[in-house]
Amino acid sequence: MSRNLIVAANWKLNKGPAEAEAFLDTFIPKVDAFAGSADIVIAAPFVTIPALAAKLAGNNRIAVAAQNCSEQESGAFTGEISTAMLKEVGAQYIITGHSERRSIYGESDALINAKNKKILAEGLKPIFCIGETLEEREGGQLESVLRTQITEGLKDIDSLEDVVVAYEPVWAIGTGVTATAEQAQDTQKFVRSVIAELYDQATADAVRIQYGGSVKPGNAGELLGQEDIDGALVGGAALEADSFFGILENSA
Ligand code: G2H
Repeated sequence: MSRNLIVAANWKLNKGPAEAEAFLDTFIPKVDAFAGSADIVIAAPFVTIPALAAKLAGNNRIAVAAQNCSEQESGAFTGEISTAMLKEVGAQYIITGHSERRSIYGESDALINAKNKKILAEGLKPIFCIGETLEEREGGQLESVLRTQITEGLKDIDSLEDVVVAYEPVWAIGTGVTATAEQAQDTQKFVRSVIAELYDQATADAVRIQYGGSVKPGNAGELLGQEDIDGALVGGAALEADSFFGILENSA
């Protein structure tokens, strides 16, 4: 089954509009000269999205993403940003369920599910993150934790055509520790098997599953060369254009 790779930058709380434009000044020419076919996505802070979208207007190789959204349509929800607003300013993807949202901001599987449904209803694409802590892995709960996150996060979603899943072991996020290619492959194979159980084999074969957690140019080739790893969600190593492009180059 061939699935086109999807490599996404998750800038987290970094880069206002000016820094983002400077990044693109270096990054766009590299991508223009790049023969690889991976889908490329940049998930920026909300206020940076319009500048990115303006600079990428007419560029069909690099898509813009948000890192969060409200599950609500509109109304008295101070500080929230809706999917319609994000669509209006040019976002095509939205990250959901990132471990930092789950652990720091207390986002539940039910809230993440509501966001996934809202994003799809808006005609946008969720990059839906799942992952276990080290304690859970070492305590033998890896499969049950992931099964719950997948089942609850995708509840009442009939089609995964516009869904990207990102497996990010919490212990490998921003720590410099990467799951071995074998650990990542084994886990992502399991994730795909759960999707086959919940949907069907054709859906599981088609859905793209990224790996995230300290991906860098030096380990991207081995990780993304695995059968069930269809791309990467990249934090720290996506902050510099050379390093993010190095990941793309090494995964082609
Ligand atoms: C995991 C990842 C990006 P990093 O959070 O989603 O970050 O590559 O810095 O581990």
